[in-house]
Amino acid sequence: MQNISLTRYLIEEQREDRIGADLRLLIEVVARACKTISVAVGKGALGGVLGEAGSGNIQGEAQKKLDVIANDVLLEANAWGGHLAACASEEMDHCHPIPDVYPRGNYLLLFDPLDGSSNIDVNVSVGTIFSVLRCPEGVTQAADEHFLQPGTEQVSAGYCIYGPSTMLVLTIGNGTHAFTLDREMGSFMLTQREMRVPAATKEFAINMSNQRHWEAPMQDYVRDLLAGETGPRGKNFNMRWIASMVADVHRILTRGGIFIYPWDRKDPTKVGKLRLMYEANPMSLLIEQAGGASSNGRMRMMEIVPTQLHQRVPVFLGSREEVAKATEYHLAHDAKATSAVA
Ligand code: AHM
Ligand code: MG
Repeated sequence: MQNISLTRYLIEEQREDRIGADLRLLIEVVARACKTISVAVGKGALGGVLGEAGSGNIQGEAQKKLDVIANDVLLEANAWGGHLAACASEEMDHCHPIPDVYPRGNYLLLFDPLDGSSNIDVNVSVGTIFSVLRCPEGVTQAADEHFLQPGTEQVSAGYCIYGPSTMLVLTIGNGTHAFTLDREMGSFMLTQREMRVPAATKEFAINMSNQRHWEAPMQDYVRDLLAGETGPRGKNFNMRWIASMVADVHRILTRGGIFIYPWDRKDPTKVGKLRLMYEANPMSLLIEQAGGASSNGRMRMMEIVPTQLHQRVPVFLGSREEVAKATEYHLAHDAKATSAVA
């Protein structure tokens, strides 16, 4: 493959009129912030960055030092470029408008600064997830409500995985492409154009320890996967669970599979564990752009109209035939329940 840096890729997309200069700058700034986070993550214990921050976020989760560092890096990097109206993050209760001292732009940026952070202290891959929306016309002071747009409105989405190599996986709505960080040169280089998720799979990713808390259609679906080639699905399935969504999704983008974090009864006040706006939606856009599918078990993820910035959602994404199958189990169950009531 020719030597194509992220900068060159974005400039060529701009020449083809697929992105404007502001969105190009925004993506370059996010990529630069990810390089800084990659350095901090890579230093590990040597950088004194492991362990708890001693604070919590709005979801009631304890923050790691690196959650807070990654959030600060992304905020600082994006404050002054003039391309954003506001940022929102898993680690902040409300959105963060661009300070008055800087010019404001037309985009809204959402991020999970360090997803899978429970894995940091055990040296397993973690990542940054981001989603870009347009600030609605005429809005001069962006607030939480302006972020509440369905995933179909995203103009770009991506993640950066901090693993054995650091990779940025990006879409601007024209396919999903992977860039690997050349650590010596400090540049992200295009290493995979047009990632494709195979339509069918024999691999699923789920935290099985929650099995007893799942609803009936989930129990049925996984029971049939586990039944293997003599069961109703007629094939053997393998299972993988890294507990870092970025790493699990990266595997699925590379070789297929289905990633599932379903609703469960552990905490009935929560409709899922993962967050719609800065986890499920950006991953859904990346997966759909690579030929996969994404649903909440009942409907296409990116058509959900959000009502809260930190809204949670059940997630089923990956190989399109498998997502359709899992959705079928849920819809069949709902149809049966409705006809029993009628
Ligand atoms: P986080 O954003 O607080 O790190 O939580 C999200 C993570 C995902 O990366 C991962 O898929 C999931 O939580 C793992 O959950 P569990 O520990 O319940 O298996
Ligand atoms: Mg997360």
